[in-house]
Amino acid sequence: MSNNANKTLFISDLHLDTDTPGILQSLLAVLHDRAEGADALYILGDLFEAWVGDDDQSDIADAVATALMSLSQAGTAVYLMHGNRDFLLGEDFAARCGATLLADPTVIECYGRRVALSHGDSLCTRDTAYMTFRKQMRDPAWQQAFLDRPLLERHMVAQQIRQKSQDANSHKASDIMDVTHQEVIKLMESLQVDILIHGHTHRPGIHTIRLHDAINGSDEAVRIVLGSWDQKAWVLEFSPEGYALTPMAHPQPAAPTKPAKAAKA
Ligand code: LP5
Ligand code: MN
Repeated sequence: MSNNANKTLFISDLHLDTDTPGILQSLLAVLHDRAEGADALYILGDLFEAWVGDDDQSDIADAVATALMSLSQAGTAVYLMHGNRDFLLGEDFAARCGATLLADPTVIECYGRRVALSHGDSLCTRDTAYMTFRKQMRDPAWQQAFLDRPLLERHMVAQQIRQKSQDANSHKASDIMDVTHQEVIKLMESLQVDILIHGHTHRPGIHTIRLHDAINGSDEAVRIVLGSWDQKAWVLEFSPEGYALTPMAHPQPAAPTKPAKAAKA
């Protein structure tokens, strides 16, 4: 039996793209070394840098689907949740991965503990410009109109939105791009959980928080934030004994280093 038995893994925010082959290699290494034989793998959003529709059959999407399908066929349950970059990822792609698409939030039972899962962007309520933008992006009619556009046009629009988002973020205070504490408490109390796992903020860590009302006799709760994979591969491993959030070095650089510019003659 694999030494990954009795483990459940959580990852998010890989932001896979054609120009980050090192991150794909890192994912394949994690799947092989840590996920094979595990009970389940949860990918909590932003697996891809931008997803413009399941009909976009890129090499990177193929490689991910093939690897996840083989993990799932070997007996590890694979789950996908939408992020703010890949909320258009649909049932077709999930089926190609042998994965189940989860709603945000979802409550699971993990070795006897009730755990809430979310991408995390919906908790950043002080970022009012993003909240307005998010509402529009999640409108089914708006999404269908976008999916009806030619693939090339969708890629161009996604690139424009990414650019505008980067520009907007460079002017935002860092703290408004973090989760709102009161929203976290509200969500955890409404779902009656004392553990929340989310990504999105790229601020990996484990935070102890106090709920207003006790759950199972205790007001202590834990918020676990997964990390983005731009520098390291962050994996949260859960087992009956407890949990650990660890960063691992990528086996090769995330993106190939650009050749140095030739000196002027
Ligand atoms: O992603 P990140 O971490 O950089 O920033 C997010 C928020 N930004 C986003 C946008 C994504 O980066 C890009 C999504 C591409 C999806 C591809 C498919 C698109 C299809 C759409 C059709 C239905 O989520 C950012 C948050 C930040 O997290 C922290 O939480 O602040 O939010 C913004 O930047 C929103 C801006 O504040 C306001 C909106 C600017 C964009 C306007 C777009 C106009 C459309 C132009 C199209 C021609
Ligand atoms: Mn995100």
